[in-house]
Amino acid sequence: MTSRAKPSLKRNDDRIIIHFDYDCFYASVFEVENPALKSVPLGVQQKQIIVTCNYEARRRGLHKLQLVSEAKKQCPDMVIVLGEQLDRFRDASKMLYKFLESFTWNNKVEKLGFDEVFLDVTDLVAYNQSLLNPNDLSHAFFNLSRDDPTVGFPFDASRTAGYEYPGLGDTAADITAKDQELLIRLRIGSHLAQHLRHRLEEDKGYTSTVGISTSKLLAKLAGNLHKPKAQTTLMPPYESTSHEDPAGQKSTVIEFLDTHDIGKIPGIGFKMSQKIRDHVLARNVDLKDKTDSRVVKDSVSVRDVRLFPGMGPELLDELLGGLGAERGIGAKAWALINGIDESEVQTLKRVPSQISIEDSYRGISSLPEVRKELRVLATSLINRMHTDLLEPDEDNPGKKRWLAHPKTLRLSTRPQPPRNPDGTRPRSFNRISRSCPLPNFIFSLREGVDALVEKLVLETLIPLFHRLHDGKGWSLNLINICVANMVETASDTVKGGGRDISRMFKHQEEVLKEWKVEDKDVPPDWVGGNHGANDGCRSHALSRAEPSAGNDAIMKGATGSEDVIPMTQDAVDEETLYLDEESDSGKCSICDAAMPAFAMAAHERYHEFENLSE
Ligand code: DCP
Ligand code: MG
Repeated sequence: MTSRAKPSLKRNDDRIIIHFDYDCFYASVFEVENPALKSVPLGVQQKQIIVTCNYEARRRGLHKLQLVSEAKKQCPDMVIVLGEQLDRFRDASKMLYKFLESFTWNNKVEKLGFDEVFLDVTDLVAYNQSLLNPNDLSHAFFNLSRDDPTVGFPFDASRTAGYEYPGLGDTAADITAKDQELLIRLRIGSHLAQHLRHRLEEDKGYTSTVGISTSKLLAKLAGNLHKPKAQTTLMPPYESTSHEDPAGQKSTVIEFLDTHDIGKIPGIGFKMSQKIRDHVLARNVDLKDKTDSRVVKDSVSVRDVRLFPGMGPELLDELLGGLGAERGIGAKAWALINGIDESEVQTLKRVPSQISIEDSYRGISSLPEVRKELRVLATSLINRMHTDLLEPDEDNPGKKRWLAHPKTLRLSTRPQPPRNPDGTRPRSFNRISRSCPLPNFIFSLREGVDALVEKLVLETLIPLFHRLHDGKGWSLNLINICVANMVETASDTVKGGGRDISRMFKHQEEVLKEWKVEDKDVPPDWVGGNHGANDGCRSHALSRAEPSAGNDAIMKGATGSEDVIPMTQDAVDEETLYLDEESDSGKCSICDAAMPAFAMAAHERYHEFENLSE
């Protein structure tokens, strides 16, 4: 049997991809709501951390992920707003994403987290390339519509809009015909990016930092070169000529990537980069700082990895593979290290894969409290279902219709483990869950939300809760309710095609295949200590459910999120990721400050800097 063919490292630069990162996103959301905040130093607080701050604050030396107490010391007149309610950010994110989507022809618009978006604008660029007059590139007109030639803007196709990387000026002089062609497409893309950036700012009030290239990987990294309120295009040549010819052209892609720390490559997460770094450092004394033993040089660049003896897909598979790792992970990582990322920009999802609402508590241990919290959560859930899953009904003006019906309701809790003999409580991220079919009455648009909530809590959620926790002795620090397994309703699938039932079912099948959430119940046997402690089987169940990055392993299967190449929005439902990360807050081991789990690594790194500069 032959082993799987080695993936080629051949570049394919047929696409044009734009990456957007909104500047100081959370702070901007508040500024758009209240423009007076623009001129004051503004920080957004979650737990004891300033998760982000506006540019007025940054001008005064404040920065992201600083302790609130320190920020206040440094800048006593700073205005602090609370950012623990994520709804406003989610809504702003969605609005901006839809706005960008309205400019695309192929609907390829993919959200990464709340404040980053990829657009695949290959088709718009190709169309405008075909309209160029090669004798008068400077007076071009960018057509935003294929149907209406007046919709668009004039532009100068002989130059790039915004910054170029490398920024050495005239690339166009002696490049190959292939690169010439890539150059013109990138330039057209850069003008579109600039137009969209201006629209975002003028129409919506958000400034952004943008990168333009031929893949998600390169567009995202290129954008980082000039922040904020700016854009950078990664210029050709993307391919090097023969390696032996020292005078030959060098790939700007390799040159650019080589300067990055390995951990900065999207798709190579923190844990993966740690494994690669350990391997490279352990074997390479040159990278250890011999002059000063206090300084542990732990930065390993992409170049260090790329040129490391024996490095390649097989070695990377050895280093990164193993239980729970994605298949072909070595080849994927190797491609990324060489600047190759073929992952597609996903098309807009009309419907989220699930809607999940949760809150964390200090410890809830009585049924009336549970009922009260379930009411609060169910109210948000139904409201979210109404915003995300209803659309105006074209057949009944003024009425709304469901875009999709979720089929499953899941209740999850995170019980606190029993106290240790010394009175302390072990920390737990483990969730348990039970699910059942979502009752149909929830889709009623005649009954008020309160009535629906009451019925859902009494008839469905409380019985589900009893299946999770019988008897007494439980104490919960988190409750989550979630609807999943969306089935799109008919009318959208039959647009212009009559009410064709078989098409509808076929479509449903596809939709289900893509969105099927692994919906395993996790048995609650270990909870409350009333079932005896750890027999082998239970401790296995516990460790399986232990999430590696603070997100919900039960819902997403057994893999930790960081070892999965996270470039597509399919891999992880980012909305729950954010929610889960928010609730799984913890304490900094150095200063004991409370903060969301996702901020922890960056925050601790900040302490390291502090120590170095002392
Ligand atoms: N965020 C957070 N905690 C983190 C990272 C991000 O709460 N560890 C939130 C706050 C940010 C938003 O997500 O506003 C986007 O994250 P960015 O890292 O892109 O930060 P900003 O958009 O605020 O700043 P920049 O201008 O550097 O993009
Ligand atoms: Mg941002």
